[in-house]
Amino acid sequence: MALRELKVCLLGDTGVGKSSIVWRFVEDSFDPNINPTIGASFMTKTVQYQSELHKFLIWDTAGQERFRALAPMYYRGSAAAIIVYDITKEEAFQTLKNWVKELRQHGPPNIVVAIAGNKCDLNDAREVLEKDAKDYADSIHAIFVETSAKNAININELFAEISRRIPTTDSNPGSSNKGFKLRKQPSETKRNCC
Ligand SMILES: Nc1nc2c(ncn2[C@@H]2O[C@H](COP(=O)(O)OP(=O)(O)OP(=O)(O)O)[C@@H](O)[C@H]2O)c(=O)[nH]1
Ligand SMILES: [Mg+2]
Repeated sequence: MALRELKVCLLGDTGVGKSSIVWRFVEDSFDPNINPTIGASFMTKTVQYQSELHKFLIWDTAGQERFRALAPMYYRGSAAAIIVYDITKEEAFQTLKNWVKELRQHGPPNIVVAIAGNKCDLNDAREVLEKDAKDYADSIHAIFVETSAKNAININELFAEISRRIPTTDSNPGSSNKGFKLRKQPSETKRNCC
């Protein structure tokens, strides 16, 4: 069975639950006292997708502002980016939009983008409507799921959806276009040139 390595990075504000999502996916566990990530952390998990094995090489970045400048090292060369916000924090949703802009300008051109509205177990404290987030994700052709790392909701589904969207190896270049086109066309980018 063919093995494919897929580099995936997680981006988003501190405290939204990036590391918790990775822990749930890789270890199937949850730590309410998890520490903020310093720099970034790396984990892998291999799952079967159709007739292939997908080995996710997961870079979990630190959301604290002081680590902000490190992010490009992790999204460069990534097949997919998971941008996480906390459904109980409106400002985390705004940060997500800034990440989308940054990926559009500096990320890999065909990167698959997934948006995860985490902590959906805290529905009573919700500040971001699911419909608003879904509409935004649809407008940029991104994957969208609400997740709970705590209650193991939609975590495996999130990665399965990334597997589904990554262009298959056996398709010809013309048909392998299921990825997310963030970058503007060359004619448009020229206008930004000084
Ligand atoms: N209720 C609830 N709490 C969660 C969930 N996911 C994470 N948390 C909690 O949110 C806090 C922050 O989680 P982290 O996974 O460290 O967040 P992070 O995005 O990795 O933060 P940085 O590493 O600083 O960028 C922790 O107290 C977690 O236990 C969730 O799905 N539901
Ligand atoms: Mg973390």
